Amino acid sequence: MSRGAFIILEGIDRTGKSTQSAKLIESLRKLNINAERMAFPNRTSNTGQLISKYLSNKDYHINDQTIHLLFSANRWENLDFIRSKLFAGTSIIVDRYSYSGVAYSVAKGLDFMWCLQPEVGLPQPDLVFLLDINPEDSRLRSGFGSERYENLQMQKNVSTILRQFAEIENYWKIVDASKSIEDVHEILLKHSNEIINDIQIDKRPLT
Ligand code: T5A
Ligand code: NA
Repeated sequence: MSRGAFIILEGIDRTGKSTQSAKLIESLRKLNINAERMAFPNRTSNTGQLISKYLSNKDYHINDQTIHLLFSANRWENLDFIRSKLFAGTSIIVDRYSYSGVAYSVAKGLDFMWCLQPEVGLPQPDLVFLLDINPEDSRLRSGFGSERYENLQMQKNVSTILRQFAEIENYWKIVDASKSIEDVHEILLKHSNEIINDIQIDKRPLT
């Protein structure tokens, strides 16, 4: 049996990551592919509860370096879970990963290499979708503005950094997230299905 695929959805706030990961899981399961969903931050763990409080309450102070390391620790907490699912043949679809971790902190002014360091050693994704949208447009979607980073300048900075990741790494696919939910879904399903099949054929290791 071959391992599952490790697939990430990235993008600024309100680009449709949760909507799309839920639909993707549903469609993959209809094709008899084992798939599970995860999201970072995982708000239920000890670090996740602190992170959630920090995001939802702008008066709750944690300094920039500490919150960065907490977001990273929140991913490391799930290392065993991720590896065990993938090696059991289940593909994992994840809302946000190390790239959000780096992009949001660099957008606030922290050093890029410093931000990247705690992410080194986490499993590498097989495929990353960048749900790309003009920050002026995502701002109009429902719910925008309720959490800490949901302001236009921050979103523009993050968008620029995520695009830079997408341009240098060939396992990234930039997807126009201003399209309809169905159109975006079709693109994600096609590429996800392809990578899941490729891994079955070439048995590539998880790195
Ligand atoms: N963060 C995160 C860090 O700083 N460091 C880190 O390491 C990590 C992991 C919380 C914040 O934390 C920061 C980044 C964030 O600022 P979160 O928990 O992912 O991250 O935030 P959420 O609020 O859960 O999610 P988002 O705001 O990113 O929203 P989604 O999941 O991208 O969007 P979704 O699917 O909820 O859709 C938003 C709205 O748009 C509609 C939906 O119906 C919904 O109303 N919509 C569409 N409308 C029109 N056309 C489409 N194609 C649409 N797709 C969705
Ligand atoms: Na989300």
